[in-house]
Formats: sequence, structure tokens, C-alpha cells
Amino acid sequence: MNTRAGLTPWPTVFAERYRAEGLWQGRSLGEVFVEAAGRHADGVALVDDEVTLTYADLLDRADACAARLLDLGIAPDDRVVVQLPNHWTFVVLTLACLRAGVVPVMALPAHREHELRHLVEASEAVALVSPDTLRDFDHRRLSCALRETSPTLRHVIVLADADAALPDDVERLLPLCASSDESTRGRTLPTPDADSVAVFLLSGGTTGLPKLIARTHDDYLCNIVLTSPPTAIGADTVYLATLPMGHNFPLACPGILGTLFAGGTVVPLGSPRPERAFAAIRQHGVTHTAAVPAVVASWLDHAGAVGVDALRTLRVLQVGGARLADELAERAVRDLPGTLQQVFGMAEGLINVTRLDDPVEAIVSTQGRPVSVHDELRVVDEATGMPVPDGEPGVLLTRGPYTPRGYYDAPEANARSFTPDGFYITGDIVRLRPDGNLVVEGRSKDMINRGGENISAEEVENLVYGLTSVRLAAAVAMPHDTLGETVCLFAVLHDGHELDLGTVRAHFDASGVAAFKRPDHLVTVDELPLTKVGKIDKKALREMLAAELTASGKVP
Ligand code: OOB
Repeated sequence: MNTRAGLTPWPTVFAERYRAEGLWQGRSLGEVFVEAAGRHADGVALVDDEVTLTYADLLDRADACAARLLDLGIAPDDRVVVQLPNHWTFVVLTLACLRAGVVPVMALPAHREHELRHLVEASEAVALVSPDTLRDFDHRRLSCALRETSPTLRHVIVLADADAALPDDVERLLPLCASSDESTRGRTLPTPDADSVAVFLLSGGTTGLPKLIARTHDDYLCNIVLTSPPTAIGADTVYLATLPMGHNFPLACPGILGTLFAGGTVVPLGSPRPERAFAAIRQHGVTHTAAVPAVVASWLDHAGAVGVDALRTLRVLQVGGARLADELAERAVRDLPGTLQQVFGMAEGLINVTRLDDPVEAIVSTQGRPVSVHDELRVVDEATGMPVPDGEPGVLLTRGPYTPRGYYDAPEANARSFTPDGFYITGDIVRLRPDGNLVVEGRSKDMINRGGENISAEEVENLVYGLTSVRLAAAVAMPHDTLGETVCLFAVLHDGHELDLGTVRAHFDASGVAAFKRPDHLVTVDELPLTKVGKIDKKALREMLAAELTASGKVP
């Protein structure tokens, strides 16, 4: 597999500058972990209900797992779709991939056939790692079915209980992640090039299915190194990972990898529910964690009921993924221990954070500023693409040492999402304050941010067109008091047809789509409003929806 194909490299002058500035260190992420493990051999690297692993243990298992992947015939540069819950095996497997130069494609546990098929195809994955069954869903069956129809997928690897009966052609993840044995001990592993792809992250994607974002060892290490100091990560950090671990935020901002590179302890937790999270924070003395606003809201409510004693070790609460309402931010600052840090980031690169010593006003009402002076930002007028006057809202464009110049193997999307001079068009409407902090004011991209999950309106609409009753469909964001936004579907039906929300949702389930994309609300209309150029007028639809909600007394 040639990982360089399909990539949009940084122009040489930029690459040279990033190397000269020390932003790109020329080291693979696996090597950086080996060094950290050498410095902190006896420190606890990873702990959950099942295991407690020191750095020496974790490195031993990661390297043994790397050797076992190679023995299976999975080669450096091969892609492996990883769909795992927050579990210690995710960390061992990811480190194993980084050590061997095998490239993980970070799927989410919520993904179903629709998304996984696309990820396998787009990455030409040779292996798919999934749970056996999880929350009543039979992932193993789906993984095997995908292998039947995929020309590249050879291995299905499942996270199953040791006593679960599995077919012979399915590999078990647990033994792959076990300590070294005779066949793996002392094996020399290939060292990936620093400019090769370390991981594939997924874009929120405005058009249809998620696009792959190839993050190189150089650029992803830069991401981790730059986000660590503002978050005060160190050897005494205990990081609780409750967001899906394959997401950029908990993985590398600075998250799991940042904590492991600093000698701290990672605590994976399968659910952000406040009862579970509070218990884990108390049990492990968690100092740092990351959450989306909807989760913070549930933690605040829970803290109101049970008090904050369990959270007394918390030093930094990172919140991002969706706009944190100022009122919620104020409550978090007032009612929760530790310092709130707003994080406005994206899998495509740029990370903005509020600094821990910022004035409370900035922490509460801004989404922070870039982590590097080498992050270039432009705020432009949506229609003309010209810079807006200082302090005015506009679309944020960015480029920099950890913001790739294009999606993987997606020339059409790249023409839409990147400017000719390499700026990524975020589709976020921001205002740049004189103090350098950004305020996220809205969005120009056609997406719905449901509790931190970015959903492409177009993907929802395309799925809805699978219903024979639907003539026209438009999905828009509907305000929601805890999730921020949910999915509202406007539909024009063919004459004589009827449609209810249950039918739409059942159709989504039957299409094998991640459940978070199902519409939450359906409005059937006789026609859809159009803009002057004849496009569906989503602004008008949002206004219609607001009027409908006000009339029915459902305004959040
Ligand atoms: C994070 O990454 P993605 O790729 O899932 O989503 C990125 C998009 C942004 O373009 C923006 O539209 C939205 O999610 N977003 C926010 C936000 N953080 C992300 N909108 C408003 N306020 C915020 N604080 O979501 C992500 C990646 C790394 C770190 C943090 C979040």
C-alpha cells in the first residue's frame, strides 16, 4: 500500500519551515511513546476496571501486538478500521499500529453498515476491528458481512469475552493485546517515516459520508505537543477518556496520546453518564477530562443533586465539539471544581483553546485562540471570500503545521473545502476579538451538530430520498436545550402519501445508519421555500421551525 497516494502534501517551503522551527520533529509517534515508556517505566499508564498497566507493561503489549499484526500479514502502511468502545485494548491496539506503521482508521462505535462500508472502501482497509456485540448490536456479524463483499478486507478482529465462541475465521483482540511471549519478544519493528500517515481521522463531512483525514506522524505529534502545555498535562495527570477515543479531541488534544507522552495515566471509560464518570473520577483521582457541552450539562445537574465531592481532584475540564452556551460555561465555572477550558477544534487540524489563566470572562464567553503562532487564520465574508473588517463575523479559514492541505483521495471535496493557497475552509462563522480569542457565532456549512456529533444535512436528505413517499427533503438544525441541536426534517410528499417520524427513523435503522443521524422531528409541508438561485432556503426553514416551536410552546 502506498500511503503517499491520495495525500496533498504541504508545499516544500512550508514543510521546511515547520521542520526548521522544530514543529515537525522527524519522529514517529511510536518512537515518542517508547521514550516516554523508558522515562516512566514503573508509572501507571493505563487503568480501568479490568487492567492496570505500567508504562513497561503497555509498551510490552503494544510491541507484542504490533508483531502479531505483522504475523497476521498486516503490513506497514496497510489500513485497519478500528471501531472499538472506550476500553484498554483500544490504547494497546492504537499504539501497536503506531509502532508498526499500520494505519488505524478511527471509526466510531455508533457507526453501522452505511458508514463502515464506506470507511473500508475509502481506506482500502485490510482489517476491521470491532466489538463482538455491543448495546444489543451484533458488530461481529456486520464485520463478517462487510468482509464478504469487500475486495480488500481480509481480517475481522473482535473484542470478545475470552469464553465467547467465535468462528475460526474471526480473530480475537484480547490475545493480540496480551503481554509478549516467545514468538513476539525482542522482535524488531519497522520504524514508520515521520512524514507517513499515522492515523486516519474522520471529517464531520458536509456532503454525504465522512471523508478521511490523513494525519502524519509529524503533524499529529505537533498537534499533541502544542495542545499539551495550555492544558497543563504532565506526569501527574490522570486523564479520563469518556468521549469516543477515536475522536481527535480525546485522542490527541492532548488527550490519551498527550497524557501517555507526558508520563500520566489514562483511564478509559465506556460512558460519559454522570454516575459512571463521577465514580471513575473519584476512584482514580482524575485530574483532566474532556466533554461535549451536552455532557457538561448532565454533570452539572448531577453535581447539583449529589454534590461535587467526587470531583475534587479535577483540575482541568475541557469542553468542546459544539458551542458551549455562555450560561452553561458560567455554571461550570461556578459549580464545578478545576478550571474550565473551552476547546474549539476539528479533525482537520486547527485547535483553539482558552488558557487556564485567562480572565474568567474570556473562559466563559470565547472558544479560545490557536495553540500555535504558526496557525494562520483568516476571517472572510461568506459571499465574496474577502477578509471582513476586524471584529466582524465571517467564515474561518486556516492553515498551519498540523492542518493538512486536503482530504485523503478526494479532489472534488478538496476543491470545495480548501482555497488554492491551502487554507482549510472550516465553515464555522467566527468573530475574532482584539484579545485574540475567537467566538463561534454560527456555521455556514450545511451541518447539524447534535450534542457534538456533526451530521451532514445532505447525508440525511439522501437517506430520506430512499422513502418512496418523499418528493423533496431538507434537514435543518432544531434548537435543543441539552444537545444544542437535533435533526429536523422537512419533507414534501408525493400526492396521496403519508409519512410519520417513526417510519422515517425505522427507515434509517433499516439502512444501517448510525442512530445519531435519525431525524428527531418531522414537518411535512406542501412545498419548500427556495432562494433566488433556486436552492432550498434553509434559513427560511429554520425560521419556519422557530415559528412552529414558538406557536406550540416548545421553545427550548
Ligand atoms: C471536534 O472535531 P470535529 O472534526 O468532530 O468537528 C469540528 C467542528 C468544527 O468545525 C465546529 O463546527 C464544531 O465541530 N466545533 C465547535 C466547537 N468545537 C468543535 N463549535 C463551537 N464551539 C466549539 N468549541 O469537534 C474537535 C476536535 C478537536 C478538539 C475539540 C473538538
